[in-house]
Amino acid sequence: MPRLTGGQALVQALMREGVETLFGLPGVQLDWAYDALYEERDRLTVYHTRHEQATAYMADGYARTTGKIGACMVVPGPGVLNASAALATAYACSSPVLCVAGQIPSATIDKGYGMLHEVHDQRAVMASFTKWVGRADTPTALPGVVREAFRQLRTGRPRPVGIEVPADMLQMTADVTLLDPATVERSAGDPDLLRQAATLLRTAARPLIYSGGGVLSAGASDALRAVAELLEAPVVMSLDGRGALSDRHYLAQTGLSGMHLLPHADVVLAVGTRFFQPAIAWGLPPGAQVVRIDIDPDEITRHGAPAIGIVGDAKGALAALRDLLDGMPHRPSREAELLAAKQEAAARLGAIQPQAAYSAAIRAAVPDDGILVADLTQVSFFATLGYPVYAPRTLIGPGYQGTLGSGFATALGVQVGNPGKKVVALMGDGGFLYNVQELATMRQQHLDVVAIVFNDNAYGNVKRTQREDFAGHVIAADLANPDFVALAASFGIRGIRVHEPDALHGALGEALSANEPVLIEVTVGEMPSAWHLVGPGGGAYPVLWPS
Ligand SMILES: Cc1ncc(C[n+]2csc(CCOP(=O)(O)OP(=O)(O)O)c2C)c(N)n1
Repeated sequence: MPRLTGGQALVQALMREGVETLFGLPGVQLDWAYDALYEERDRLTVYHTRHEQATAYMADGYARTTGKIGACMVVPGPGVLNASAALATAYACSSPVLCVAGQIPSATIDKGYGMLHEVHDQRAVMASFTKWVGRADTPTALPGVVREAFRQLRTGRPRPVGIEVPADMLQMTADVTLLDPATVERSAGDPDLLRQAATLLRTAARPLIYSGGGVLSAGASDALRAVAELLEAPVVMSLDGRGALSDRHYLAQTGLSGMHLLPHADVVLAVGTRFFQPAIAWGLPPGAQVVRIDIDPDEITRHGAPAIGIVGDAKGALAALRDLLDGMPHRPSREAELLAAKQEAAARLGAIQPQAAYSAAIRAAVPDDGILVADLTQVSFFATLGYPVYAPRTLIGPGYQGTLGSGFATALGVQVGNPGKKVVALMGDGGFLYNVQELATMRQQHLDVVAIVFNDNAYGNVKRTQREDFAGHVIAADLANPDFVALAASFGIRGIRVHEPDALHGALGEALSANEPVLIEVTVGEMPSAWHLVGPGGGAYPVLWPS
């Protein structure tokens, strides 16, 4: 039984769970933990940032694109609160992020003495954006708390998890028994229900699959494609679920075509999804039978009881369905009909300019396995539906949290997790300045992200709404900006300025082959709304709903 400080016990426990990368920002309550990280610096790499929000965004980007657990470590109080928007984003996107939070000394917690970084009931603060929060009240408790945190991260629905450790417990020495990770099994679901679902799908005339982010996080893409091909069923991917099936496949559909295909479906198989679009925004066709597969039992009945509800892992459940359907009679191909649906959607998208041209310019420069991280700029709104996605986990956004400013730091974490891949962050001048200081992190840690900043000197999306819907009452929406190219240079980063889509294509191609961090500023004017595609009319986000 080794004699360890709490800090050492924490770091050893994290390493036993496979943590090799940690995003953090130190401070006095965490000194003993960071000293333990120093001792293990050859086996566990720490990426430090210039603001805590970036630690959690980086952990989220890392987690969502690698399938591993993303870990961050921040001081209590303001550190946790600074990280909270990113943790809420990870929660919205069902992302397995561990936040290790410092805590003030044990004897002072919740006493109101005004200790440095004290906030009342920090665990309650964290509870609103995590699925579980644990505290280690002794160094010997640390391995058990860490093991439970990882069990939570690896079972059920992936969501952020928190651990807090009081400063004195990180310093105290004790005989600590380190633990092996808990064994976890992911059930494919009830075999009887899976058989019933296979029977219903086999006899369906026009089945449709609605696929969400759960398919990506479960790594279920191959099984999804096999089931879809056996059934000749279109796969309508939610905004968080894009990339589960390559957009090159005729069965792959976005919500834009999906909303027109849904009314003709007699059986809908919904996998790993909140099912918001079909159930609420578009409405299910009368008489359609719904089969739901989800690891989270609450999702299965959120919009009423389905014909068949299967609590299970998307990968195991889809693989079971594939095996049950295998050998079923060949169905007539729907290729012509479904390609026509895609073309009709593409024509509607193509009319939205200049967003369509910019999105196409980016797609043409980014390799199939390159990863686009979309912040909240207007080209990003467009890209959520209009940017073709060819591989799982290659389009990352903030999900229903719509967190302006998430894109840049998330992309840095994506790059850490995917060193061989091209990573592009897509932002506006508004969103970029939320995290502009992480240009220093990008430079210092050699993260070869290409940051594209669309500069319209405004919170453009808001400004257009104010002009169009509020009689030109523009308020709090114009922005005074730095010279972005000079700003990049001041951080030691190459900056390029372009003014139109072809030039962006050229600059992006050049930047991606340079293998260095690059900022590309794209000067733009006002853009027309793509909101009818993704907003209430297009029914992608639960915006101000119900009206
Ligand atoms: C945290 C947060 N605050 C505010 C908003 C509201 N919001 C949505 S888009 C937007 C403007 C974005 O401006 P910019 O990043 O410059 O992109 P543009 O619209 O100009 O393309 C704002 C303020 C939000 N989504 N998230």
